[in-house]
Amino acid sequence: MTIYNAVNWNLIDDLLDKITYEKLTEQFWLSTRMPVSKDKSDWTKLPEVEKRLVEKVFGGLTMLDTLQSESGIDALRIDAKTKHEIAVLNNIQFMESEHARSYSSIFSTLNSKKEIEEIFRWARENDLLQNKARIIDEIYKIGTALEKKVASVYLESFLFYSGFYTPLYYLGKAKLINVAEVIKLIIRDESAHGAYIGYKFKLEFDQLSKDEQNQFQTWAYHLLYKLYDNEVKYTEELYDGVGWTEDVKVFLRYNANKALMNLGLSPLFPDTVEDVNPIVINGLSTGTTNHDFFSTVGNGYLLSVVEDMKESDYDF
Ligand code: MN3
Ligand code: MN3
Repeated sequence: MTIYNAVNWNLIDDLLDKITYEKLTEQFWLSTRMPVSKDKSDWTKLPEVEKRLVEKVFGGLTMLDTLQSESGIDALRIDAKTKHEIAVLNNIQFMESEHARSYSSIFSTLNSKKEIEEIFRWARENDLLQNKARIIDEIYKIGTALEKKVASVYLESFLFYSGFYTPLYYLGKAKLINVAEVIKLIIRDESAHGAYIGYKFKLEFDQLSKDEQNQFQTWAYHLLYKLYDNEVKYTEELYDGVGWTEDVKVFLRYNANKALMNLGLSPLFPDTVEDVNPIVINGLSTGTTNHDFFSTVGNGYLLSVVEDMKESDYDF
């Protein structure tokens, strides 16, 4: 007979579960509260080739967040060691759905219905994007607990960045700043997700023998190369038209190293923060980091106005 246990937050097995749960709930946000419509005039002035780039980039990001919300977190939850870890993963899963939704609220401001349909068709038919999702999802479906965590950290800390480059570049040039503000909230979530899942990976990895560790590392680096190879092609397809490809590749390698660091593995590429385009670094360091007393969410976030309850509120 199954004995059902209630989750006890007064008895914590792993303090990082509690810390992460609190951090994630503190930084909770909703895309519909971000004033992206203010970017409409910036958008109108962009050259057509850049508009198409932004659309594809966000179409691709929507797909990765959809994958993470529908498949990734379910795959990780099966291996959870504590009830609190399950609670953290539930929070992450909901936020992945919100991330995916946020691109739709950007599209609904900037694009026509027909253009939006075109973006989703492109994402469905792009081989490189589909290939990236397939590589990750196959591991989610048949991988071991350790392999699934590696796939998830690669997605969270590496694969998103071929897309994030574009809004960060514009933010660095003070364009599309409200759209970029949404992206920065997503980036802040993803960095917490990558660090947390990487930490859970390390706990398990440390239990392996030296031989097993070496063998596993070879697998992890092999997977990174495979994803990087696909990512380079994806980047060329997206960015060759605007001439940013080589800069994006530097940013990919820089973030691939960060993904490895989250897993406690040595960096693979020589690229450091100094090699990344300073406009993008400027974008990364602008905006959301200025928090005021009332909001830990960021500059543009619209706090809802709370009114006193009236008798008439109960008349339906
Ligand atoms: Mn996400
Ligand atoms: Mn995430």
